[in-house]
Amino acid sequence: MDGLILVDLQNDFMPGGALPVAGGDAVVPVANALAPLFDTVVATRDWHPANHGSFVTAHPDLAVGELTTLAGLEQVVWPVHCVQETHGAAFDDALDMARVDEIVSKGTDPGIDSYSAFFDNGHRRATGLEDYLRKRGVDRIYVLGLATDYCVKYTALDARRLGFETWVVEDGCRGVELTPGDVDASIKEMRDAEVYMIRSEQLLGS
Ligand code: VGL
Ligand code: ZN
Repeated sequence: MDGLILVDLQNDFMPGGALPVAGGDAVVPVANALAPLFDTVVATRDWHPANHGSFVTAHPDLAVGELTTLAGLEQVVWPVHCVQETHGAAFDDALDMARVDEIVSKGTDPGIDSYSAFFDNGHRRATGLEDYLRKRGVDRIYVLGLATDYCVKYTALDARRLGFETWVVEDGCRGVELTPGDVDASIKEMRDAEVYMIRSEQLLGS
């Protein structure tokens, strides 16, 4: 069975949001077009408490984009974003939620970040996404959303590592590109891990 994972299509990652991803709004129509093709559609959301350790407000001596340590792991310092129950954390209004079967929240522990929709960055705690997909009989996963170089990448790599056949819908993703070239490097990293790339028109045309 085929599952579609829509990664973090939330206001704060859209142009004008707190952690804007260039062209992020352009992937929502791709999500809406593909969702009807799938038995199982999951929308993930970055769902941080206001005191999350990845926020610049927790590191008065650091600037956004600089590195720190969180839970013993290298951590990029981010602007305050996707705080639970705020407008910024809500899904983009244009996303057709009627096609979404399940919402998976991540990044809820203030002491560790979670780019992957399956596990926190230390692989310490599972979000429940794997169990959900297996119960639904999903063995092939298509991933799209924001951002290519963070949550999409780590979600796809974990999916592959968990044994799912994993495809990333390239035109359904956009990246942060903290450093130019991060998106291309992420695509290479995913390919090297046997994550396959596909374009939405290839799925829609069949
Ligand atoms: C993300 C940075 C911080 C993402 C989430 O969704 O890719 N990036 N939190
Ligand atoms: Zn976040």
